[in-house]
Amino acid sequence: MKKILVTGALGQIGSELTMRLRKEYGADNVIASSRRIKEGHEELIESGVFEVLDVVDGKQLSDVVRKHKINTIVHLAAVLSAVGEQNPAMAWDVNMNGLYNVLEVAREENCSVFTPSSIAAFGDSTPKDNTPQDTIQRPTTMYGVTKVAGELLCDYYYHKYGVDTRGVRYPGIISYETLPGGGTTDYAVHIYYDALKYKKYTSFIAKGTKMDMMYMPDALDAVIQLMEADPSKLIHRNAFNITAMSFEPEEIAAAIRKYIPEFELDYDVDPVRQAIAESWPNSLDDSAAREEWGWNPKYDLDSMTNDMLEKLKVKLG
Ligand code: AKB
Repeated sequence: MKKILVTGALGQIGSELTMRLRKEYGADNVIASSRRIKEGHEELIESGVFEVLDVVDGKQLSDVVRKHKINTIVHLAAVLSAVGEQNPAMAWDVNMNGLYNVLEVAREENCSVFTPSSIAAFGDSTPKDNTPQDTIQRPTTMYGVTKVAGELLCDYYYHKYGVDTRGVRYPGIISYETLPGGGTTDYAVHIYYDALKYKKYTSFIAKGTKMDMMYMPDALDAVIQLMEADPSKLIHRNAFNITAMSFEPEEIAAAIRKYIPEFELDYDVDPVRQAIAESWPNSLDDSAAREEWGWNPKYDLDSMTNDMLEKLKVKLG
């Protein structure tokens, strides 16, 4: 029986993954945690056990793991790319020391670990199109540096100590439940909100800039599928390329216009986030994930746009 600790449970992915894991494994078996309680997450906090936990504090983390007899850690707490460039020291501290603490407690308490990497683990010298699973990883952001180092550290704990570490390289995740905080791909979420509210969006990412993206239901399926995958079939572990679609701002605008014909898109490019986006792949090759654990996303740009607009309409009233 799995007893799961989720770190970063009130973030964009955590807030939906925690509820999904509670459905899948039982509310009592999924402990949610976050550095602080945030407004708007009352339902999640009340639907099971919640711990205030800062992953940078190794003692606090191991106390929580022991207290709840945790055997699986889903480690999501991290500083994303754009905020990481504003505050590289904080990104290093949270992303590296947080992960190190998670891996250490996993080694001591015999836990398995799922933690996501990102398309940010690639850089300018990586092949841009159909980016291979195993390729050059020389990122130019602090977030990317922590993601590559994190992949290596997770592999190290697997080979050296036998800790069952697994991860995916997430592309931009699009969802309506909780807003993303401080990423480069966030424009692809904000565009839906503004399309419904103002029928207009000003993009901080330039025309023609392609990035991989994925709708939240597929991102959640990926975690459960990979955690449940037969270990004997895994050639890779940290971390698998996964993607569901790749588009540039004009393409998402065109998909929105099928439902909101008067929607307008213009640009006010942010040089920092644009440089980050340009250093990332245009599209990933996710064949290793498909072959080793059956990755097969359900949503493309059109089906995601349809569902996003439906759900957001209800949410925004
Ligand atoms: C970001 O934009 O920083 C994240 C990511 C791709 O990891 N969404």
